Amino acid sequence: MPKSETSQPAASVRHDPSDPVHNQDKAHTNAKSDDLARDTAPRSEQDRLTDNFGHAISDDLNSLKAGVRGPTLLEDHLLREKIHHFDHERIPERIVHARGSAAHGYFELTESLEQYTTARVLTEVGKQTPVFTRFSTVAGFRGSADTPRDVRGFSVRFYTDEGNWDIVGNNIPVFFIQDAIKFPDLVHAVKPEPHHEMPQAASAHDTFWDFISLTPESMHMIMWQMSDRTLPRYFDTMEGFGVHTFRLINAQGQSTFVKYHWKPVNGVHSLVWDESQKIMGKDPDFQRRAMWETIDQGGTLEWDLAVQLFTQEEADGWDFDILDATKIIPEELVPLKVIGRMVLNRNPDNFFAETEQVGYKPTNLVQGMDFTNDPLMQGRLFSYLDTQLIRLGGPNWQHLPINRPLNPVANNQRDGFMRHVINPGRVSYHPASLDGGSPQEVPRDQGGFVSYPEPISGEKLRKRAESFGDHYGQARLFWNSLEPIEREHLCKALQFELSKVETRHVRVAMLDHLEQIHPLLASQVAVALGEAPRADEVVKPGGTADCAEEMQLLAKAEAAPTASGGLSKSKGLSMEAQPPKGIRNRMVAILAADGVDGAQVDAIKQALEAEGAKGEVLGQHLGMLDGGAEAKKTISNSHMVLFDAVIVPGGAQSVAALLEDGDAHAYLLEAYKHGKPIAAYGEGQQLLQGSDLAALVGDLSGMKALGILSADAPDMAEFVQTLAQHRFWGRPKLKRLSN
Ligand code: HDE
Repeated sequence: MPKSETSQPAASVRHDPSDPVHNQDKAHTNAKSDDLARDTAPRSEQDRLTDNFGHAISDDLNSLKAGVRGPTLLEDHLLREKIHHFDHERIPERIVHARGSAAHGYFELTESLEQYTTARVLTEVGKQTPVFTRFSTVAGFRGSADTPRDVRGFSVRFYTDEGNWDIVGNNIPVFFIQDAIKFPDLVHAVKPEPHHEMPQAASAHDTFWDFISLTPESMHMIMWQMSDRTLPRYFDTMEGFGVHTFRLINAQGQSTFVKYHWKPVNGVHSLVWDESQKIMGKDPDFQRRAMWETIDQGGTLEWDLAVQLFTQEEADGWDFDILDATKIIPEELVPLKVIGRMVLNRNPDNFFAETEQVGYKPTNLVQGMDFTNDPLMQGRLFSYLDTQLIRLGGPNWQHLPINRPLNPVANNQRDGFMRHVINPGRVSYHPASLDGGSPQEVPRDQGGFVSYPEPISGEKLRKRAESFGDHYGQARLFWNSLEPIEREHLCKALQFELSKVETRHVRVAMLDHLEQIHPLLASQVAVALGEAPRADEVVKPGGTADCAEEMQLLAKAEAAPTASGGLSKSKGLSMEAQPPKGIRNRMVAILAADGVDGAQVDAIKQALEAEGAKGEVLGQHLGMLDGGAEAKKTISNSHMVLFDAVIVPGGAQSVAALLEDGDAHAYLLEAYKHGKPIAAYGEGQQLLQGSDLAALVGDLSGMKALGILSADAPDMAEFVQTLAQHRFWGRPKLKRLSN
């Protein structure tokens, strides 16, 4: 695999050797990588420059002219071919999920689902199936930033021995609408408004909230969308969900319902809104860069695949419909069963050929699986195939290396734009007796796909089932399940989004919906919008920073869920309530100047690497610093929002320089505001004590419980534990420094 010039040798410390699934040697045997290699054209030093038909080119710098200062000749076929290709380099971006990045890897099954399905990918324990996984935002254009407040796409393609299987999911387990016929409206509403094409990659505008205020079925999804779930820190700190209910079919032809969940091995963590906004400017490629660099340096991104399995009889007993994509099935009703792990370990060689040209489709199912009648999914079954015609330009897009399956394709489909396969012989129909009559149909017991024979009868009508009618019950379940800080962030997100809506009746209509979820929530949003409160008790929302009084009030706001199987809360919905899971792939800023204690920096970096995290020295200049540490980034070309924690190491001269450096002070202020760990060791403690931050907050020693560490020498075990906690909410507020 090609590595960038700056890449480090693969660091085995980034893998956990005790992990039964993760095995580097196996990771490199990937049948799809071998398959792609057939079409990969690596450069060699011996390459001769040619045109597209192999004619060697002697001058690629000058067009053919009549005299050195004369006009260019139409005859210049080399110029025309080059510009012709360039003129047609772009293809339409995806209408949704245009902004995305992907990586290769594998899925390894650890528990067989043989009792439920004949699909070999889910029954052959220990087998590694190649995957190609793409993460995306929904609303932004292809060149938009990675970190807007938005749902994330989570598409996984398994190249199984029985054909491609795609789980084209999201990082939120529910959706805005119940029926596919509303999808174009939803997307038109959230995309930039059509008259002036603003705002980019943002839901905080009138058309989105107008549509939502008239679509009560979206309220559960809106609660997830306004929570920190839509601000994932990294791709590998977010969950993934198949969203719809699917079917598995076993050897006896029996059907079991299934929901798919991807659980990040590194835990679930998010950005805060202020950080997200700043990252959009400081590094719009933040998440794709983090994934690229992790993999480029020998690391991996990993998720467990968990399933919820249940029967029709169980589903009949619940007060919500399993065909309704605006509902979850709480874990208390059907526990999650982990059945395997996905490991992403190889970057694409070419973004366009792989990430841009991959065409996922929910109809990529293997035998032993089937769909359900979820009316949202039913529309998707048509859409994904259809959209590739315009995006990839014809019916042969399946031939593209990233889209073709690993097992052989044989049928009587022929011709069309850009047909790559050369099918010899005279037979292109079925049945046929000529040419041996192949290819033959495959019976079910030999792996042929057979739909589950679900008995269906009914009148032809356009109507929503009554069992889809509860739009607020699970929104309340989600609200109840959040920790106070998460409620506060959700409330702040609504204050922000709705305050950007210029049309008053839309804002007010949204308050009416929120009141159905909880009057205290509606009230706090109302106050921020200058509307009458919806509850007796109200506090001042207090700007963009977390407000302790508001949080206290919201903490009391317990709602009464319905459509929740009788539960008032469900585990797994809160991110905060999940225990810390180590520090793999986290990034720590080490502030340094000439004179830094290089030995200490080395020890810090090694301790972080041993846990799979990365320490990045930020110098006042690039290159080797006096004292012996190498700075690959600078304090001024980077920013605290791009890191998970900050360390100030020792070295008297270095610290004296940093005390005079306003940018260095800004790192501490930002880390403090965003609840991130701060550590100062040796002379580094002088920066902490003399910082602008200390001037605002007072003495920073003795704030260990709030994630601020200082000591004469690094205690890296303590630092690692602190970093694993991710955020320290509840630090005294910086009144004189807004977000
Ligand atoms: Fe999609 N969606 N979608 N969607 N979707 C597309 O397909 C569509 C829905 C999702 O990484 C498009 O190839 C309809 C739910 C992801 O390349 C398009 C409906 C969920 C991706 C399309 C939905 C998704 C897409 C655009 C309502 C979560 C990115 C380009 C019935 C379960 C795939 C493309 C990638 C992409 C249609 C709703 C997830 C137009 C009609 C629900 C992750 O075909």
